[in-house]
Amino acid sequence: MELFRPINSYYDFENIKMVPEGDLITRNLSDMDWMYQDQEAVQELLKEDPQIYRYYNVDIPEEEGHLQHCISIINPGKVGNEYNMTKGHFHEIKGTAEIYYTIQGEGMLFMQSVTDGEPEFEALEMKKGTLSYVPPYWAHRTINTGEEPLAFIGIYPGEAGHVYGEIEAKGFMKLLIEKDGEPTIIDNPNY
Ligand code: S6P
Ligand code: ZN
Repeated sequence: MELFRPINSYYDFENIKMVPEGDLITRNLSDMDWMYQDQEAVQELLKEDPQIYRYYNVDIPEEEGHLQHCISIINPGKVGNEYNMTKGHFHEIKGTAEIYYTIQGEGMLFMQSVTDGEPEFEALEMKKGTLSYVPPYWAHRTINTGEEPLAFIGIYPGEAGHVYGEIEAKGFMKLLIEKDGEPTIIDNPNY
């Protein structure tokens, strides 16, 4: 058996990145433009095509027994009145959980159940120091409601895998918009 060697990764608070970078994935608005409601705002912003978020995956085998871990950073900003957010996904092995630990910024964690029954919805606040548990069978999306980057560590089973298609097509049942200056959860009219 080939032994995997212990490794460290660091969060560079000043430069807002993980070191070493590992596998860096960036998502610009054009990677997810259809996921926002206000398509006029999308068209305007697409002229610059801002980066919405990025995540740094530590290179760990995608195998049972290992713990995948990564640092995600969502830039502050809105598309129309909808805050910058991740695409969102559930795990291919739906019965695998995840831990998020917020290290910078503030936002919300949206979750929607993916059992055979009617989907249920939950939202949790995220701020520096928050340790959030995403139990098995919950799709998850993170949203930056603050003025600085929202950064968090995610840790999940090596074999979990990711499914995007259903959420890419339908979104979550709720949206997070700014209303009267406050983050406000509303029903997704297109769900
Ligand atoms: C992986 C974990 C996170 C996300 C990342 C980006 O299980 O939940 O690392 O991959 O926050 O979000 P998304 O929805 O584009 O994968
Ligand atoms: Zn996940």
